[in-house]
Parts: sequence; structure tokens; C-alpha cells
Amino acid sequence: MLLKKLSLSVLLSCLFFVSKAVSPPNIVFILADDWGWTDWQMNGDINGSTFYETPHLDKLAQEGVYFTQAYVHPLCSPTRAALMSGKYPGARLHMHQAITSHSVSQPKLPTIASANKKTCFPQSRNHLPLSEITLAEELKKAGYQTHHFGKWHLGNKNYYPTLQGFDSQFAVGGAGPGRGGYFAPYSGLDDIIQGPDGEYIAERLSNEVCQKLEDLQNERFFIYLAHFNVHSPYQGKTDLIQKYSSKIDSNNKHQHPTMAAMVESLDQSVGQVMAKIEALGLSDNTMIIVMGDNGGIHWANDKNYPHTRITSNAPLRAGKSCFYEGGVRVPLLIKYPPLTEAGRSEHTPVHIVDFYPTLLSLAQANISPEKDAYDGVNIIPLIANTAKIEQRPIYCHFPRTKQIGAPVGGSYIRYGDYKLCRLYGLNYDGTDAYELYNIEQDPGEQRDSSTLLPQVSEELKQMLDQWLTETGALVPHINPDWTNMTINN
Ligand SMILES: [Ca+2]
Repeated sequence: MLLKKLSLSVLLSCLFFVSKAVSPPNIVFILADDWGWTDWQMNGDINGSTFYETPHLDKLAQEGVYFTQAYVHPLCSPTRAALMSGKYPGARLHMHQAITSHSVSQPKLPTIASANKKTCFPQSRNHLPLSEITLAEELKKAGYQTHHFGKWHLGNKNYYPTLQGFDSQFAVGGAGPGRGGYFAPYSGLDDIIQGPDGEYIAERLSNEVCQKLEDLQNERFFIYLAHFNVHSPYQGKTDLIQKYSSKIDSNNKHQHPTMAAMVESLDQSVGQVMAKIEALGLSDNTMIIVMGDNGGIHWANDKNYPHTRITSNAPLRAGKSCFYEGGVRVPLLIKYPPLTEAGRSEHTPVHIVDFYPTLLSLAQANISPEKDAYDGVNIIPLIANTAKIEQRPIYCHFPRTKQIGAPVGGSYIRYGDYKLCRLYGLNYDGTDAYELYNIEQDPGEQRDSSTLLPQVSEELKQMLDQWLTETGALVPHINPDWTNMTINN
């Protein structure tokens, strides 16, 4: 029934759009780390905050398009892999975790596990393979200058940005800003000339990007500014921390002053880059994109404020490292005056994998014939508000053993208003459990409708199963050696 309804809506929707004639734009993609759905002012709306101050991000939303349902993977590395490869990382790349020392080169799904484990979970990949044809490689082929700044987190030096299509790389880092933290002297970042003691890395990255914009003003460019803000360690500028310390209100869902300071530094960076683009007269031929890489951290994680959660994604459920909406829905802002209507909000669900076909289309680049697969769709009609796009499912494969905000690892399909979650091995007998939510009516995922709507659940389950099979995903299974049904894994 659901599928018939959706098919009808697809037929009724306009599948064609007339693109305004534009030449390939410059692209500035700013990816903020652990920057959740409510981690900006958004005019104090429910989607935003009355604690954080982000005038430049709000200005960007007023001048461009704000996507209210933009999806990513629940963790850093896979989201970045999705942007670069255009593929769902958990399923196709076997990378569902952030890259750590536990990640491996060739992930496997164990056939058995120790007897106290109900479920066998797969390993996760420790790099984005060089065989992937990246967004940067395709843009470079199309004549773009391609430059990376900041967090990479897609493998060690053998897999760095300059080996994946970027002409240059600056301050390449892993999970965070390195052992030295956010302030110079930096330690643990590659390809950076040391800054003066006390320099803040977000400001340095902004200055470097602005210099690059000046150098490239007569070229066509793709700048990927991957900020370390607002990831741990929690280190903000002293004056900003003081400002937010005086604003703490125990009734506010946001109360962490260092997080607020780090958000404001991110905001200032976005403002600085926007101002530079404007000053160089590049506004009309530059697309600016700002997005988070996963949901905000909704638990206490800073020894300086041991009882204060870093942020809250409410009204969304849970946060980073969880497949519920708080972990996977993030702010997405796009400004490109030839296409975007100032101040518009777009509510159609989109995913970061969509940027692969979208940006290559804008760049008038071809997707290489040898590309084995990509998962996104071209969302220019949504950016330009010229048409709807064909309704399609959005997927996530996140079989992580350790969850925060959910009992076990899971996968989900979002299709139309509904989201079906598959929770691996959750049932008492070790089989998988399912939860169904109407995201439009219940974005906080509080009312599981799986038993009320068995037909919808079954149709979505079949689609999810088929997708997991087609993509070659490593799907958890019951541990045949599991002997003790009283012990959870
Ligand atoms: Ca992250």
C-alpha cells in the first residue's frame, strides 16, 4: 500500500526541471565537525538555539536555502567518505565507524564470536581506497583547482587528500586537531606551517582559505574546508567562553559555554569566508555549502564541565554515533545566487551522497564511466526550487556494537514519511528487532508504529533487505556459539 501511494506521488510529481543557464560555479564546501541540527541560532526556532550566537550562519540562511532534513552518517569518517565517493559508506565501503586503531584494511564479518555475544558484528575499514574516484578527482578533471583544508580522517598518509584528487592540502588531521589541540603550537597535524603561540586553528584555517581565494580568484576552484570545530577536545577562545559562562541558564537545552564558544568560532569563520568571496566579487559564481558531519554530542564529555552535556539535539532523539534522527540529521545551508532563492527552507530529505552527482552536474563534469556505483541523486531542482525530485529511499548501515542512545547497532531506511530501523540481535532470542516511525509526525521517534502498521513495516523491511544485499553490506547475524541467553552483548 505504501509503495503504491509513493509510486503515485512519483508519477504526479514533475520529474523534469528547467535549469537556469549557469556556467560551472566555484564551490566552497565547509564541513563542520560534530555540529548538530540545533547548534546554531536559526532565529531561536525549535531547530536552533537561544544560547549559541551565529549571526553569519543565520545570514547565510537568509541569503540562501536551508535544508531542514539533510542526512549524513552518524560518525565522522564514513560521512566524509560519502561526500568524496558518492557512496553510502557503511554498506558499500564497509566503513561504518570513525577510523581508529581498531579499524582494518580489509573488513570482515566474523562467522562466530565468543559465547557471551548474541551477535556477530562486522569490522570497519580504516581508509577510503585510492580506487574510489573521488569528487575532487572528477572536479579536477573538469578543470577545477582543488584544495583541502583541515580534518580529513579518511586514512593515513597513504590515503591523504593529495592522493585523492586535491592539488593541495593544509593542516591535515584525523579525528581532532591533533595532540596539541586547538591552539598553536599545533602538534599532530600534517602540512601546516606553525602559527604564533595561542593562534586558534579555526581562525588559521579561515585565513588560509581566504588567501587561497585571493590567489584563485581568476581560476575555477573547489575549496573543501573541513573544520575541526566543534569536535573534542573542548577548547574555545577565552573571551568567548567568558561571554557564554555569563549566559548559562539552567532552563536552556544548551548550556555548555566552551561548546558555544567553539560554535561561535565556526560561525566567525563562515562569516570571514563569505565576506572574502563577496569582496573578491565572486558571490555570483560561487556556491557556498555549510553542513555538519554527524549529530551533536548529547552527553557530558568534558572534564571541565563533568555534569553538562555538550549539546542537545532535541526535539530530535539521541545524537552522534546513533542512527536516530539526532545522530544523522544536520544543518545544511547552500547559497548560490543564480539558483538559490534568499531565505527559503527546503523540507525534502536529502543526503550528503547527493553532492557527488549534484556538484558534478553543476561543474558540467562527467561521472567517469569506470565509476562502479554512486548512491545520490542530483538535487539541483531542490536547490533552485524548480521541481520536486523523484521520491527515493535514504539508507544507513550502522552495525556498530557500541551505541550511545540506542541499545544495539542498526540500519534504517527513510522513505516518504516513514523510517524503519533494524536493530541487530536485539530480541531476546537473538533475532533482529524493528521500529517504525512516522518522521513527519514524530521527528523525535517516540512512537514505534511497527505493530500498528505491519504492512508498511514489511514493505520497508523488504526494501532495506534488498538494498543491503545489492550493496554487498556486511550484515550482522546471530552468533552460532552464543550459549548464554541471559547475557547481552
Ligand atoms: Ca564528526
